Amino acid sequence: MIDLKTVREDFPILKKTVNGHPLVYLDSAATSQKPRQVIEAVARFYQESNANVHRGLYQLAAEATDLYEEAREKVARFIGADPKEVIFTRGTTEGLNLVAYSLGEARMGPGDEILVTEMEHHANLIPWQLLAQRKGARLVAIRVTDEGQLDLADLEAKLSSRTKVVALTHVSNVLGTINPIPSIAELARRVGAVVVVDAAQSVPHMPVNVADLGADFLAFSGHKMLGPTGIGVLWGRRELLEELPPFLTGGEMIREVWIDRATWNEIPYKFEAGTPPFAQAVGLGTAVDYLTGIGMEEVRQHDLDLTARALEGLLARDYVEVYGPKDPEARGGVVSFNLRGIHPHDAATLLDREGIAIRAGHHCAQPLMRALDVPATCRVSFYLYNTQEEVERFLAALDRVWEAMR
Ligand code: 7TS
Repeated sequence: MIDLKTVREDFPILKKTVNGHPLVYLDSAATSQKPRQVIEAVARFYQESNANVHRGLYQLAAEATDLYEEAREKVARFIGADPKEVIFTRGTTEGLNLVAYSLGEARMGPGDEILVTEMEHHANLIPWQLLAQRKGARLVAIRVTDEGQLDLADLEAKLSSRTKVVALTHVSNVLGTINPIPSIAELARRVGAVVVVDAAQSVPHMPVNVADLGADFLAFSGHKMLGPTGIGVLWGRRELLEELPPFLTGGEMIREVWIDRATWNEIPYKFEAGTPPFAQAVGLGTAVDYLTGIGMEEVRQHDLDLTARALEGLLARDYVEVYGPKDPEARGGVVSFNLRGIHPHDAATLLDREGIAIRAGHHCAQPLMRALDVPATCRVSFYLYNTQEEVERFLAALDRVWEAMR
């Protein structure tokens, strides 16, 4: 069990009041709040250790570099990876753009196919669209069932020797659906396709070990897992990282440079052009320490408890339509819904008047909105600092929204 009293004390923002009510923050899928440990680690870095990494020969630069590389080691341990396979990016979006670009340059040509799903965040769709256009490849999408699960029969039907990449989300940021990556990766491997996993909503919320997943690439963001903005991680299999050409180019990613050509640095530095977000990386390392201290099994269980109660409460209200799996075990801590005949923006605005922060919109997943046949949804999402009382406050407030708007 998470000691909620202690945990909540660590998050200064949770003391805030909004419109005269204590803040109930139910939008952690967009970005998580930060514990003082992370805020202080970043401040301490700037106050005591700031210098550019991998460059200076002086003591301070060595200290900054050690802290940066220590953060990489912490992240690697957190996902069961080798630190050389951990690339610091600015977030999930940059990681996925990196893979799509570099993989595209090295391995894609006319007639090749890229398999995505209808439930992708635009970050795991648009880079593949552009790659397909650039290389004359074809983008194919796996259907989502009425229950909000991936249609695995459709996946098997669409997978072929033409499939070069299978790019999919681990956990849907709209439906909450947890996709069975190990078995999908197994199928993809049989046709020789590279598997790219968008882990933006999984790594922050459940134990994830890259060896168990069987994927080739995994991208996630620091800001959704208690860390600072502007830092993310791309994990990739060593052989692939060594084979692929760089994405961004400039300083730090080179070995030797002439006027008309250059050779590349070893991995991971080949993929870290320019001054990296090193203070943010140090903050992410502290966030990983914090999550490890709580235990990712505990974090997952807590999300599950809150999601189960929220789902139960929403499904019991006949004016609510819920999207995605009805079984909380099949989801991450995300629930999308609509109030019958009420625009999600109106619902979110009324909830905000009671200090309850939820998301309303298309959640950067317009093809999924089309598949669900809705313009937008309301979404609540949970994290380790949310409480059952907050879920009850949200459900009670929803009844008031319905009474006011029906
Ligand atoms: N993939 C998924 C599944 C996401 O949920 C998000 C962000 C991204 C990629 C992009 O991450 P970024 O850190 O590079 O922006 N999701 C959301 C969301 O659901 N609401 O706001 C951001």
